[in-house]
Amino acid sequence: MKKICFAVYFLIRGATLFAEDGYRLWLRYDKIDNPSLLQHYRNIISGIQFPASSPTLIVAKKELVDGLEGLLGKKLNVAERQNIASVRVGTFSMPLINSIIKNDNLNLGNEGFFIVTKKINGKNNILIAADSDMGVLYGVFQFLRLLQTHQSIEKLSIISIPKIQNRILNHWDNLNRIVERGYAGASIWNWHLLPGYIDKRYIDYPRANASIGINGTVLTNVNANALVLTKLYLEKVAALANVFRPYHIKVYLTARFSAPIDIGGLKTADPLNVDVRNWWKQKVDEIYNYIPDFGGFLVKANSEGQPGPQSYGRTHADGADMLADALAPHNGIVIWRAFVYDIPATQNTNAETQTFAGLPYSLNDRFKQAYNEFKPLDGKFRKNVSIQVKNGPIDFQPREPFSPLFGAMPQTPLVMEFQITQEYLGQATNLVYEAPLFKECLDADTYIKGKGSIVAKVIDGSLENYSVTAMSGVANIGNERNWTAHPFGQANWYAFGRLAWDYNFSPAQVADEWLRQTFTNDLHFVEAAKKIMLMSRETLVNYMTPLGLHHIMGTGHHYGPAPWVSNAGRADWNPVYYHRADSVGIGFDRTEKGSNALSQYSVEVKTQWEDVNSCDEKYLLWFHHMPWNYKMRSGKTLWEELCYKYYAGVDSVRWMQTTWEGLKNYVDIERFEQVQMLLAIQEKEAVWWRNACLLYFQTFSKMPIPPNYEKPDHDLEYYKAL
Ligand code: GCV
Repeated sequence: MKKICFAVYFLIRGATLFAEDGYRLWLRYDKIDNPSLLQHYRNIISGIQFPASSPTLIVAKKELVDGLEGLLGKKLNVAERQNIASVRVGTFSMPLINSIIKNDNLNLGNEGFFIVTKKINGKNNILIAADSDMGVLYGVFQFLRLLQTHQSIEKLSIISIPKIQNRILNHWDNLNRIVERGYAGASIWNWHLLPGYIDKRYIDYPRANASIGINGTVLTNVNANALVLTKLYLEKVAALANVFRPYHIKVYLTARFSAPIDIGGLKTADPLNVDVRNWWKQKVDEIYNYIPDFGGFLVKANSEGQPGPQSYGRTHADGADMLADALAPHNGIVIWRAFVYDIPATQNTNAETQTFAGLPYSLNDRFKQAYNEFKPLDGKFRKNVSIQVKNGPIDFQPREPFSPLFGAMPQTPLVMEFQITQEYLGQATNLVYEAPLFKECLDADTYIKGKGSIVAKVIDGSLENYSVTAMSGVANIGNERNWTAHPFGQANWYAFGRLAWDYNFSPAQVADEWLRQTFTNDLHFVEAAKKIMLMSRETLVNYMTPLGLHHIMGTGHHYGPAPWVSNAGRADWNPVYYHRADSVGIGFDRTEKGSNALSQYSVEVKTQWEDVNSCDEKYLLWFHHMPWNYKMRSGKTLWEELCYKYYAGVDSVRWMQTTWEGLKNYVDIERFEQVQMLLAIQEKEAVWWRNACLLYFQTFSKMPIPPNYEKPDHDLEYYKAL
């Protein structure tokens, strides 16, 4: 009996020891479990010299000491000045930095840092230094990452400078704590308890962000509520800004264009009206009284029902410039979104001249609208206005070609907007690592200034000399204990930050370091889990929208397949608008014979994608309506290839499941089981997608699903009814 009790005791104890709820993200700092490496690190790190007076240096020092003591499993000598220190941290002047790293041309800017091994008094020391406090903070996180990922720290020579100035999370969080397109619980901003109650998350949130280089956050939804601009809420916003400040995270808010009416008692929000302009000026002054380093406004205007300047016959530039004028004296910026697809009356004249599946076959292809509206405004914006463009022309699909706006506005800084939250990527039940998606867009060649004019170089300002540069990611964070609901959702937050810092990192490299910090450095685990991550996006594309299909998910909620939907309020909310399947074939003709959206790209890109022989097959149905029996490069017909892709997608999810099963002994039980259960759901959803889409498209192709493939277990009516 006693023996059994002991066994049960140890079982429970073991389970608790290994349980890990994911709250600590990638900042776990557990003692290094490789004894020789631990000893090696302990030999090198004998003490820390870190004079810290500013709030940023104080938090950096705490992070370094907590991190190193956790990783090394021992107390360290920490002092402002001491001889035994082997890790020396601080801000140095640029000339001193140049002399240390022997490079006079280097400019670390206000966020860059270096980590070098240097002989001082005949002994090797590690210097973590920068020209600014925030540079030191970033350097500290990088140094900790080296240890967390078991890298050598013997001869260090690292210089790191961010490529993009403003690296910003966009929260689509409403004041009632519902997160639009959020799948990880409620908003982490507890407005009710603010400003008095500072949740521990408000500290761990900027810590996590700073560790990956994020330096700004838009707290509120772009579908905005003007209330956040009232005194009551500004006090709450200020409380958050105060906690974020040491971590170098600036706060931004969304500005509802009708705020002067909603909360200001004015009769109009016309951007050229003097009272309106004065109202915004005063409002902005008031905001800076509360938050002296306020970042600025993010604005969604005249899109999906949001008010905007066009409601008063004014342009986007009129609206943005009015806000920019109010913000300029405080060095604030306006980030104005290009995600617009309300058709202004002036563009409507040619619409609805044809019908498709009983719906208007609009010549105003939604693909073209952002470009049509913003390109003519290039050069009309104030210096402190940037235009935020979604990575693709439609809306965060599993795969999109890059937006033709990138490269088309040389006189206006363009901000990249990625969506980290998985609105169209299976939401929080699907394991999808997004770095390959981000990279595909950043690496795409616009040819705007010849070969090599990649999107990343538009965004970082190097092609057009933008004075302000930024990258935004729509957050996937909520108040679920592990922040992102799916344990692997954390990887997408992480990858966004790392790629915004430096888009040259590879998805594999980022996955590798995330896995090591978040789970274990065990190579067997890291290699297998990395394979899962790296194939996951292509897998999802295969079972959802292969070969360039897009926007065929359930209308409204965007969950699950619904390619048959044809009755949504606007033509371009219907999946049938996008896939255009008929008895001849499938796909959206965007060549000159169709909507001619391809004309918005540079001639090199247009030529490549316009010709079916040179168009990458992954974009085929984005740009072409192709016959069902068209011969693909594989030798299969289009229909067969479609079947092949859908089935391959499901097979890959099954492979992911089996691979994960094999990792059981390397992962704590809690997260192992979470992922295991979620993969089982993902498998069911992949089958659902495959069967529903193929059965539906088969009603047009009239071709059989190849006999060697497993048969759909239900008929089309069943899937339509789900
Ligand atoms: C915040 C898509 C989403 C909306 C989102 C919109 C946008 O349409 O479905 O929820 O609104 O994009 O980016 O503004």
